[in-house]
Amino acid sequence: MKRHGVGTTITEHILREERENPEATGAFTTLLNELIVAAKVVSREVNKAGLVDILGSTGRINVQDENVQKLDAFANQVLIERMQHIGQLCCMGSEENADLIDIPPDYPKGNYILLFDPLDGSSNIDVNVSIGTIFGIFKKNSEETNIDILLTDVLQPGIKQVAAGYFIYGSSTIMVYTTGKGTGVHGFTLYPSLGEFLLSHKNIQVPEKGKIYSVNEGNYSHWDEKTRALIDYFKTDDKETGRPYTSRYVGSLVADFHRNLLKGGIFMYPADKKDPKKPTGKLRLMVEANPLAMVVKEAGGYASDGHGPILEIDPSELHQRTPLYIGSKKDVELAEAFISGKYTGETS
Ligand code: AFP
Repeated sequence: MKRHGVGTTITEHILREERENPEATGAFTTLLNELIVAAKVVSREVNKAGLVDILGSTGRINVQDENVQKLDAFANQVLIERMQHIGQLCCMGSEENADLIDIPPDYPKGNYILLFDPLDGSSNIDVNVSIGTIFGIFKKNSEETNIDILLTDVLQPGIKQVAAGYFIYGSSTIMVYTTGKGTGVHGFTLYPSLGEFLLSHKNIQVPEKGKIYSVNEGNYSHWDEKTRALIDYFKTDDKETGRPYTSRYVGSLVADFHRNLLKGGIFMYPADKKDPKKPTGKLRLMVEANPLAMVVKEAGGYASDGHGPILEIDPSELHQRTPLYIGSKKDVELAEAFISGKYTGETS
């Protein structure tokens, strides 16, 4: 409903979802609202990144052996500082922190666990390509609030996420999120002069089959035969099955995922032999693959590690890596058939 020329705000949307859930206590609404404030702060800094002395590296190497960009460090700090005081979290986990992030003793604790990648695609910061923040939210198993959280409380399969989504800092800033269970995936665009996210993409559905494949093909020589055969398949001419596909790859997971979510297609980061320390590919299960897998599932798509659903992987480490095939259901099922060696012939 339009109110005085403004569409549905994200706050209205979250409150409506809260009213429709008889078990809701308001805790989750508080959590999401504060996350949105944090993302607005990050968005503001990203937008002025070229104007101030914030570009470039801190010179520090993070837990993933990557050079930490200043904006990564900033986004991480903003998220931690804004989220730790709200009283709804029992701990956090960030791509930038080796260990779980505790809630300081002077703040109240809650039942939710927030996992995030504060600034995904950071190698694209200096060149003005879209980057993003990815988040997944779990609930801890016990209802007791004043207990110490162990890593085993956090290491739950993605299917247990109660919400997940991302912010994309692109030509505009967009938040896409879902609370699962058929509530849909919705996109909200930040309206700069209002400072509000307004509903812009209602009930996003990913096309069942797409025309786009997104992968870093520079890794071709490091892939196994099955992976190469899959990529060759997408590039081969065949009118009946809609090939060749179009190649699109930005190198920011959020941006590549968002495009394929709206247009259809498949994003892949296969396992490769490039780095013996990362035999299962580059992407992280808990802060990248799981949240996007929840979003794509709710939008009618699928996410696989090449052998089965991402959401069913039982994690053993906070920073576990996984191969990722994600997007249109039929395209991902086809990729799974190739990778698991079950592909038998042409599909439409
Ligand atoms: P950075 O945040 O270090 O740029 O990594 C981004 C990312 O994890 C993901 O956003 C991209 O899809 C992927 O890496 C790109 O990796 P390649 O550069 O190996 O293609």
